[in-house]
Amino acid sequence: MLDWEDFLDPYIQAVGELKIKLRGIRKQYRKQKRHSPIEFVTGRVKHVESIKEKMLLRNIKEENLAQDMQDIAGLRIMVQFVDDVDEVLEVLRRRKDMKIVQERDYIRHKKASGYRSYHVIIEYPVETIRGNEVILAEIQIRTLSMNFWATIEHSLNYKYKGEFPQEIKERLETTAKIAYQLDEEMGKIRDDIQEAQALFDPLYRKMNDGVGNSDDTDEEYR
Ligand code: 0O2
Ligand code: 0O2
Repeated sequence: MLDWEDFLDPYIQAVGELKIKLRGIRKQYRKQKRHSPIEFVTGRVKHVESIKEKMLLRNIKEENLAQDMQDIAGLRIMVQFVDDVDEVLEVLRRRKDMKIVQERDYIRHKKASGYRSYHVIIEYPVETIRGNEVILAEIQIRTLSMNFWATIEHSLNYKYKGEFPQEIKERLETTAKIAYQLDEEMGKIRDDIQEAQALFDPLYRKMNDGVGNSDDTDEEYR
């Protein structure tokens, strides 16, 4: 019998470390007054119940769990523009503290559901008192618009267990198209948006004229 607490410990540590590191990338861009390709980062370790469910569904044996379930540790990087995804990928590929072992491009090749996102599977070494353990983690990179759609669809999935009524199915298809168009349109006015954002970024303002405001505090949580 697997000791779940023991098994999940390195995953918990990895998600904690990776959240800090990925959020650190955003901070560095902003300090250099450059547009950050990272808007915000979230992460989670899969709940034991969800792991067990997926093991049954995919016929994964306990002894193969660490290798066959790649999203026990999950990080999510939200970006403003579709082009930012490539920049995030370049940054990740250059890093020495993780190794990309798989990439799945559901942005250029959306899933049948309408889901769009870029998935990267990494090997990540975790230092424990037992020594060095290499775990797999999944990093999902997506625009705010893709994230909005995926979050809503995920909630509906909980309710309908994937068996959507026809009307919901059609509406999800329509909203997926609208989410795609939103990304396209935002991409076209990207330069203007970035210029405006730079003007209002509290970090830039603080560096330029000593003015800071309460937004600084919110920024710490990103
Ligand atoms: P559920 O119902 O399981 O989705 P912080 O305080 O910001 O450092 P916090 O609050 O622990 O960290 O969490 P964070 O990183 O802001 O976001 C966690 C939530 O984001 C999770 O919700 C997930 O829904 C979602 N999430 C983030 N990254 C991933 C990912 O890579 N894969 C998946 N599937 N979900 C992700 P909960 O609370 O775990 O609830
Ligand atoms: P959670 O924690 O509930 O999000 P497969 O699912 O068989 O295609 P695999 O190996 O699980 O393949 O990997 P995949 O598809 O690259 O990534 C799975 C994760 O991507 C899911 O995690 C979701 O977070 C996300 N995802 C994939 N397809 C969809 C989709 O159609 N809609 C939404 N909203 N999210 C999707 P889990 O396992 O569902 O776990």
